[in-house]
Amino acid sequence: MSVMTDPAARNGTDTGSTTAITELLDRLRLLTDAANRPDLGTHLAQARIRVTDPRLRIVVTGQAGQGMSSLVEAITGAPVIATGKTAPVVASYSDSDFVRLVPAPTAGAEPEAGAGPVPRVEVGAPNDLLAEGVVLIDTPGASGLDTGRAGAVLSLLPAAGAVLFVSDASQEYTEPEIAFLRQIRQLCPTVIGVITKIDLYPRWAYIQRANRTHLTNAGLDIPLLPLSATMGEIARRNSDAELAVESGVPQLVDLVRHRVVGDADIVLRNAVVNDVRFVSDHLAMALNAELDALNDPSCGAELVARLRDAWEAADRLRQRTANWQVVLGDGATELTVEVEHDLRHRLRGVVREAEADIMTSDPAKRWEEFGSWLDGRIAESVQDNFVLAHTRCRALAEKVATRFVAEGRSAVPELYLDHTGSILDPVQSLEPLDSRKTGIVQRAISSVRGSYGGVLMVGLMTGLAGLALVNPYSIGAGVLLGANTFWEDRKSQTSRRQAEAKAAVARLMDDVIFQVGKESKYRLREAQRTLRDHFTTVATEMLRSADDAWRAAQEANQIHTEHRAGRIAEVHNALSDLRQLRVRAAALVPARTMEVT
Ligand SMILES: Nc1nc2c(ncn2[C@@H]2O[C@H](COP(=O)(O)OP(=O)(O)OP(=O)(O)O)[C@@H](O)[C@H]2O)c(=O)[nH]1
Ligand SMILES: [Mg+2]
Repeated sequence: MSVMTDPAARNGTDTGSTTAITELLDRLRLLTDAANRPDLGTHLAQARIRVTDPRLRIVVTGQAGQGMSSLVEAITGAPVIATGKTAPVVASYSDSDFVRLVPAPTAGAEPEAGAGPVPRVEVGAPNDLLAEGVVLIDTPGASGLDTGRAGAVLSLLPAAGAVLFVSDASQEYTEPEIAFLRQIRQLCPTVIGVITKIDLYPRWAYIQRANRTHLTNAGLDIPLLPLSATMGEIARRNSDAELAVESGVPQLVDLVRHRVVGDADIVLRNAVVNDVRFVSDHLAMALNAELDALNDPSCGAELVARLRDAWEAADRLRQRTANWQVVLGDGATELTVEVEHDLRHRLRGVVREAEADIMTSDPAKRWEEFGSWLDGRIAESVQDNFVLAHTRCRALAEKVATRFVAEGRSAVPELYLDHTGSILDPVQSLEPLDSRKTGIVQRAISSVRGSYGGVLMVGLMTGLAGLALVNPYSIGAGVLLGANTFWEDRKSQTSRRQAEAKAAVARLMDDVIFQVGKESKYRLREAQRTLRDHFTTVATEMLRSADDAWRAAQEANQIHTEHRAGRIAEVHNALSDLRQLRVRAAALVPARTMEVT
């Protein structure tokens, strides 16, 4: 079949094959309507939406200033750089250039997958890659100093088809970059490393090799592509094909097209095949039951009894005591505890590091620098915790799904635990140290007090020996004691400030644990609800099919002998229609990439 062999036709955005898929779904929809199964119809309608909106989100991220916006502009020609540095820029296809600011959705509104909770800028351009359904999301540069941003980027990833991780050729990957890459990889398996600004740094090949080594050491296997956005942009404006190839931008576009777009298409097709199988299995249940009863009226009663048992089993699936409900309930409780424990554990590590740091010297002198370091460490911990919660949630979804395998096929629903960025918003940053202002003046005053006491004491003693109160001895003693008080005071000031700094860190951590804990409990409850709703729907569909099969068999038992042959032919036809649709669906996916289900 042509869709299997022709690489262009395999591309889901190719209108020819999209039409083939929608036509297939529509044919099946007619059969569900005829069988009076609106529940299965809804299932197909959702599949159709996925097929006709094959938007593939590619998130472009990296540390601040590495050239993310320039890259998106060089690829698409959309005016990305001019649109600001704080909101994500979403570049999608349009017949003519446009730029538009979209405010953040209000609380409670249905969040659009992949858009995130923040305001965003939307730009459009008539570009080939975008025309294939790719949407590029340029994110504001994440950096260790900015707590919320990296989290906001992470929240986009579960809905993303791929990530372009941008780092310029000025230096090798840093530790925070590798840590960020690890987190990214867990939320989105397709990552491409882009090394930018190779026109500016002649040593880029060396940097690329070094980055490769860092990735290998971190156990990360991702392709690395060197390029120059500046050269790419000039080449695009002047339609200079040679310069374009030298810039490396077309090579990246090719990689995205063949690897990311192609893979996403295969995933989509596999999902369609599963949907078609699922729906046709359900429709076939009643038809097969009816056919059995028609073909062999002598076993009619036995068949009806067997179908009743099946119905009861399906009915049990919907009850609270069903095995999967218990697995889900217990799993969600365990998950909440585990996620909270993980957060506390990570933050305890940060507190220990912070305290050790505080004890090395007077924290007042470097309080701001310390504050941003601490912000960065907290952000990293919260993000790691988010990644853990997400991966564990998926694992739980799969565990629950296996309970259905015996009874029927069920896809695992997508779980989008977005909005990490906003988790940290209510948390205040590190508060200032009260005693920080007690500077040199106050210390001078207290040492004067010390030296005054010294003068008086020694002066009185020497006075007894017949000398004046202020004499060289008493002055000497005054100076000595004054200096001593100065140093003593400085020491106690430092330790007081250290204690104060530790208390401030502890209070900040309490605040973080409270806010993040509250948010993550809410998220996990949402995830649990999504899972329960999804599987309840599946259970209801199963019950409905069992019910139809049971009734069909009962009715077939009562059918008059002379109508029997005619009805058998009808049922045969309906079953053969279903079989044909399944065969056509299976042909949508190249055999080698067919998911084992
Ligand atoms: N020479 C050269 N300069 C580049 C290249 N890509 C980006 N730049 C420059 O690097 C600077 C940062 O580029 P941006 O594209 O704004 O970087 P960004 O990663 O989007 O930065 P933020 O969003 O602010 O974090 C700009 O001055 C660009 O002109 C490149 O390929 N070559
Ligand atoms: Mg930018």
